[in-house]
Amino acid sequence: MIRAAIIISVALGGMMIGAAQAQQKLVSKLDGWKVQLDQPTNRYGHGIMGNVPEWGRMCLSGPNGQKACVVLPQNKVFEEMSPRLADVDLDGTPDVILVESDNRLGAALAIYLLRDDQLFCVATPKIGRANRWLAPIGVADMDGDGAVELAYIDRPHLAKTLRVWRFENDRLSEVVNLKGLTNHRIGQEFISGGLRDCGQGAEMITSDAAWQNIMATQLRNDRLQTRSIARFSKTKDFDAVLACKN
Ligand SMILES: [Ca+2]
Ligand SMILES: [Ca+2]
Repeated sequence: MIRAAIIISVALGGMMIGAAQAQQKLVSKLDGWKVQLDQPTNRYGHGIMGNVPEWGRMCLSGPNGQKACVVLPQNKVFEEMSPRLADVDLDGTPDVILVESDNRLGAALAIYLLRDDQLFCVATPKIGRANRWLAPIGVADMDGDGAVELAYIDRPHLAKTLRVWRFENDRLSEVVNLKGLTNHRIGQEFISGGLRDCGQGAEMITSDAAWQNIMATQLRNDRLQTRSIARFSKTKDFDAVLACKN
């Protein structure tokens, strides 16, 4: 389900640390479309993602020469380690989904849609405080109602709350939330789990709050049903779950 390939490109240059950092970028691809994060920065300085920097610019490019970029103002960064491409508004072309953080108000989940050669942003409210982050789970029509939902863990180290938002008519509305789930530990350069569909609809795969169990959570009638499906002992345990082996 998650087809975007993630490439971390770092120019390794011995003593050229500054130059290497300047060339750092993150790229994801889907169906001939590409999203690239670059202009690495530490101006926000949260540092929750290990050695992954924050990013000042995002560019989306398409198979027929489409290209548009967003350069964030100094008070904002993309606090992201794997920008996602998915068709959120169901117009047939991928949109960009990523975490955007404000230096006073913390993180929001942002969707950038390409309309008339411009990137148009729809975002959740910011968490409300600096250095408060969220970790995306995935994007899909999770309940089969024809509208796309987006899910993330709000403050994976603190609130540990799964939130599901629905995108309809260019607006986001929160459908439901559930405490006691997480998908990231401080300093990890990856998010654990994601989405799977093993034939019974989309399931959000995360850890429980204590990193004891891998949990599968489904959206049904705008409510969340969660269950433990495997013990958690190491990060690779998520691979078997995502491959429908549990
Ligand atoms: Ca779209
Ligand atoms: Ca839906």
